[in-house]
Amino acid sequence: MQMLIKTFHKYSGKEGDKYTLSRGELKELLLGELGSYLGSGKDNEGVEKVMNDLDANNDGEVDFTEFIILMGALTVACNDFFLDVKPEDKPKE
Ligand SMILES: [Ca+2]
Ligand SMILES: [Ca+2]
Repeated sequence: MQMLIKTFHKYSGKEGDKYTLSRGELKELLLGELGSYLGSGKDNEGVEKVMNDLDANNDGEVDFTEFIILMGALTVACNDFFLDVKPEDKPKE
């Protein structure tokens, strides 16, 4: 959690409102912190889509609450990915 807050503020303070990520800041964060996850790092459409999905209240900025939702979604996506790759490692019930 502390890590997420640090990461968020590292990018959110660059321009405009210190406590929200503009479209440009979000893009820098995604490419800087999650570039390997997202792949090429040149996927502008991907970033736009993430931004549109994230900006729940459509004010053109991603606040910390909206950012946390992204991190949750990515964690789920990663879990699904690893479960797909190694289904035998699923916890036994
Ligand atoms: Ca900002
Ligand atoms: Ca917003």
